[in-house]
Amino acid sequence: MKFVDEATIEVTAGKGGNGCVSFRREKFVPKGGPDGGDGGDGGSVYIEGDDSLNTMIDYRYTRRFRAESGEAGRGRNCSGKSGSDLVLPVPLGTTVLDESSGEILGDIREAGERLLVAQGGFHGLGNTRYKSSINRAPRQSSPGSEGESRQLKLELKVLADVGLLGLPNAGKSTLIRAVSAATPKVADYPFTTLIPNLGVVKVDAYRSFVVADIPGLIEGASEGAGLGIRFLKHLTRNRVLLHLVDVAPLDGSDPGQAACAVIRELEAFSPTLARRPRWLVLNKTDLVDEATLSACRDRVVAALNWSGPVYSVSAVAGRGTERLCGDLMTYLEEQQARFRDDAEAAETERLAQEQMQQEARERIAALQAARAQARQALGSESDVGDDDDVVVEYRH
Ligand SMILES: Nc1nc2c(ncn2[C@@H]2O[C@H](COP(=O)(O)OP(=O)(O)OP(=O)(O)O)[C@@H](O)[C@H]2O)c(=O)[nH]1
Ligand SMILES: [Mg+2]
Repeated sequence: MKFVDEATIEVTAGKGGNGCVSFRREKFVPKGGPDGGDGGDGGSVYIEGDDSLNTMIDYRYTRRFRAESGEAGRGRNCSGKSGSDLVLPVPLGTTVLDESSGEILGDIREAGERLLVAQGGFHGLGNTRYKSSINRAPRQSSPGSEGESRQLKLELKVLADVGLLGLPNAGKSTLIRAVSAATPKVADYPFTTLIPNLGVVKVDAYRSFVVADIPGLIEGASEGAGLGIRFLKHLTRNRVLLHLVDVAPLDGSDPGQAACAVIRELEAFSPTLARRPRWLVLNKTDLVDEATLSACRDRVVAALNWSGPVYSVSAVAGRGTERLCGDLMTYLEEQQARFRDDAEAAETERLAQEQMQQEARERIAALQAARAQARQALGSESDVGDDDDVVVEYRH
């Protein structure tokens, strides 16, 4: 399966059917009067949330969509048939934007949620409609109007409460495997994870939250190194980020420096995202003794100038993960209650999300433009679209 999280499509609604000019012609009925029917309405185009989808790959192959036009009216007062609506399914978490104005038309979060993106044309009127006391035989009718047409940008950002952030090999996928039923691949080489994975963490029978595991970030990611930073946009919906730091990196690098590198990339991507609630999680505690762990924690805290929550876990051994998940659940519930009771806090949160997403969009667009320019400078004939930037092969 290929994971595609961006697509540009063109949607055109159906045209309204024309009205008809016709007169009743029957034996023994002279001057039967007008009987031209109205046209049918054009079909509209809708975008609809579908929980069985998790990629927009289909919109890479077919990019033009047109709803059915209404049929023209006919004699004997027959109205034309209306065109059927066209419903385009998208994964939950898809934001729909008007490509030319950049306006956000809607955000699809639930299965079955529908958004009208192109209104079908209105039907034309038949000559029967123009009949009046002074004009009993009108030769007038009206044409159906054109359907709306639009270029849309579809942008998928996974729906999760908690996002995992860290260098490759920090143990993000191992952690999500330890706390949820998700089974992303784990291996001791960088960039094992190529697409975002979601896991549902069940804290008890009735309480759960969703965690997103995204590909690791490396130094220079904001300039396109590694898999780049475009996956960070998937963290813009999260309520809290977990920054995973490996306390015993294989290459012997300093965990403090490594942690700072990730935060620098985060800041380059979106300053608002970098200011979001974030918890520090030291991982692989099974590989070091208590004293080394404590020294490492101090170094990381000092390097980051950190004053937020710090957790120490071993994702492999499942040590410390239960407490971490319990605290996350409580935090999320408290935050939700606050947003419910405090309209101002909820509005501030909404604005922060909008801001992050806007910053993410601008950053990704700038990167794509830089890549296209670099390719042009190399004289490459290839399509300078964003395709290779967003299509990633998914291997199990
Ligand atoms: N000893 C030990 N090894 C761990 C722990 N967590 C992860 N690992 C190992 O670290 C390596 C990388 O783990 P992954 O979960 O694939 O790391 P990741 O952060 O998802 O890496 P990318 O997908 O490449 O970004 C694997 O070999 C894991 O077995 C841990 O708590 N203790
Ligand atoms: Mg991984």
